[in-house]
Amino acid sequence: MSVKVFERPKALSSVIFHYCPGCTHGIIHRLVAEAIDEFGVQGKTIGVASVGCSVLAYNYFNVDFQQAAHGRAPAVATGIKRCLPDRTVFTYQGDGDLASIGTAEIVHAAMRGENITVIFVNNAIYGMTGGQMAPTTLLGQNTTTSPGGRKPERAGRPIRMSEMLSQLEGPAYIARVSTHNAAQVARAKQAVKKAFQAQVDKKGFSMVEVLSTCPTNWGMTPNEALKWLEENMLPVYPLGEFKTEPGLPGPSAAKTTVPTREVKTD
Ligand SMILES: Cc1ncc(C[n+]2csc(CCOP(=O)(O)OP(=O)(O)O)c2C)c(N)n1
Ligand code: SF4
Repeated sequence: MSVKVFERPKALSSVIFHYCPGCTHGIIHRLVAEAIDEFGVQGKTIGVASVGCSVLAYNYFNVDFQQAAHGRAPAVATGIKRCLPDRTVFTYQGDGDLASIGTAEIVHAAMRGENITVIFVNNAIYGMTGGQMAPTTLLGQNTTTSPGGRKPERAGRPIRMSEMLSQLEGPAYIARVSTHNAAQVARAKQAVKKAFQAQVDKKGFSMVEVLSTCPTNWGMTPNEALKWLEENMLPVYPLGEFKTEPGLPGPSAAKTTVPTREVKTD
C-alpha cells in the first residue's frame, strides 16, 4: 500500500519559484495555498499581489489575482471585496510595501475593519530592490542605505505593525508568526487558517505578520539566515496573537481596546 506524504497544494501552480535559495517567501506561499485548499475556496479566492520580490505571486497561486501598485494592495483589496463580498480576498505584501509606502493604506483598511486577509512578510529589508533599509530594519542592521548599521538618531526604531494595528478597533485577528524552524512553520499555518476563518465568518480585518528571511541581501547562507532571524528578529518582533475576536478557533485573547461609543447628533 502506498501512502502519499507530500503533494503540491491545488492552489499553487506547477511553476518553479524565482525566489533565491533559502528565501522563505516560498514556504509562506505554500501555507497560504494550503489554507485555501483546506477552506475549499480556490474557485472564489482573489489575491492581490504587491510590489517586491513577491510581485510575481500571480504566477504561483492558482487563483484569480490582481496586481496593485506599491503599498496600495489593501485599498485594491477593499474595492474587490466590497464589489464581490462572497469572494475570499487576500493581499500578500512585504515590509517595504506594507510598512513604508503603504502605511496609510494598511492603517485605514484595518481601522475600517475591511473583511480582507493580509499576509505581511517581514524580512526586515527591501529585498527586490537590492537590500535598502526598511522601517522594519533592526537597529545596527547593515543595509545598502545604512552602511555601519541602522542608527536610531538618524532612522528611528523598527516599526512593530502588529502591535500598532492591534490597538485599532477594526481588526478581528492579528498575529505574528515565524518561519525559522518546522515547529514555527506549523504554528504559522494555524495563524493563516485563523485569519482566513475570520474573513469567512465575516468578522472583519485579519492580518498575519510572518517573519521571513532574505539570505541574499542579508549576505548569509540559508541556514545562517534562519539562525539570524531567530536570534535577532524574535527579541524585537515577539511572536503571538495580538488580537483575536471571540468565536475564532483556539484561545481567545481579550480585546485590547475599549470600543468607542456612538455619539448622537440631532
Ligand atoms: C511607487 C514605487 N516606489 C518605489 C518602488 C520601488 N520598489 C520596488 S519593490 C520595493 C521594496 C520591496 O521590498 P519589500 O516590500 O520589503 O518586499 P521584498 O522584496 O523584501 O519581499 C521598492 C521600494 C516602486 N516599484 N514603486
Ligand atoms: S532578494 Fe531576498 S526576499 Fe527577494 S527572493 Fe531573494 S532572498 Fe527572497
